[in-house]
Amino acid sequence: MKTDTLHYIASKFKIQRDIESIESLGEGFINDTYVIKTEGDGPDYIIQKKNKAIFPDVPAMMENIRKVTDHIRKRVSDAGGDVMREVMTIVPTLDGDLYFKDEDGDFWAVSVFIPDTIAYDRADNPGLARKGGQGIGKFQAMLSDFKEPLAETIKGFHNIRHRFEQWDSCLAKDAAQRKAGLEKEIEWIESRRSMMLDFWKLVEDGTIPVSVTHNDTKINNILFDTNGEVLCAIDLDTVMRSTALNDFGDAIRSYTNTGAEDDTDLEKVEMSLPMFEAYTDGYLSERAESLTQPEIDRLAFSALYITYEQVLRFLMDYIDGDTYYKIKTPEHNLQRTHAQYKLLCSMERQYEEMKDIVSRTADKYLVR
Ligand code: GN1
Ligand code: MG
Repeated sequence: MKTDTLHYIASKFKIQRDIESIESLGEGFINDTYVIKTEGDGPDYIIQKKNKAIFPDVPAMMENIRKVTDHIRKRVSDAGGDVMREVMTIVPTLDGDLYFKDEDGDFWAVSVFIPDTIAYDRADNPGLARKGGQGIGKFQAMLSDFKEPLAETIKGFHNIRHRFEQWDSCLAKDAAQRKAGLEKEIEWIESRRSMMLDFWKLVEDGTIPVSVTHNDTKINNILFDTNGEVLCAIDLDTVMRSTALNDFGDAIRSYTNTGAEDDTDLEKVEMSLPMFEAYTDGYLSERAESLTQPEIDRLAFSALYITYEQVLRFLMDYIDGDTYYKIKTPEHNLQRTHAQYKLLCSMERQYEEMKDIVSRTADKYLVR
């Protein structure tokens, strides 16, 4: 993206002070993100081009984010917290809109950059995992009394029934002619299909309740301060109503992985039980009292569910010809598929221990 264009777009927003520089930031797989540095000691900003191929209704998504951040801001302020650090602040355009639509039909949004923070790509100690679990627990707790309607920003995001519809049509189309040679990987998906649907049926029939959830709780979507405390959740594009279990499961997928999400060295990829225990402890210290027994009973399974879903999504994107996730190499989505599958197998092997940890930890925090 040309610097001039970025400056032109930034000039449409209510940014205090002159812009010093705009530089690309981070590793997001979906949107394009930049930091706007400003002159003097005013705030810096984050500017993002939202991926319109993935989010069909960016205005509705921005309205979701506004409602949710307004709600959290009130809760942070009531608790005497720092509203400039413990919640994202959206910066409107000069016309007061939550986004700017450019000549190409792309949508841009700006938020205040929160300084002195760390976004980790992996958890290297259980203390960090525990804090992360507490952080998402608090996020869910702050939104537990949120009653306003929220748009579904991506249809059926963690709904495996919907994902199987996409999967079946992906296989039928075989758009990039890659299906041949992927028999083994396809079988990984098919052999677990009914088990995953059984879980989702419990959400569909109301056994597992829905609430406002983040839906993309991988570790680098949580900002920590320099003392190692969780400040806030970022990347709120997928905040919607779903099962709270998904936030737990997706976090476990990243906090407990001893390797990288796309590791080429599969030996490095395992689910770390100490990290699982620490994250579970942090999460349940905030949420044990609010979860129902059917939720507690499926907490461990949610990690398998979301990791499986991620295997499916990476493999599906590979078969589709890499239309969804940004890739760094031609085989990147297949590499991600293999690494996430290794993680899934590691979870499956340790599933009984995971369930024991959840039940022990829930007992510790439940006053019965
Ligand atoms: C995407 O945008 P980012 O990088 O935080 C994706 C998640 C996946 C994740 C895999 C909207 O998250 O669902 O779990 O990549 N977000 C969307 O790393 O699809
Ligand atoms: Mg992100």
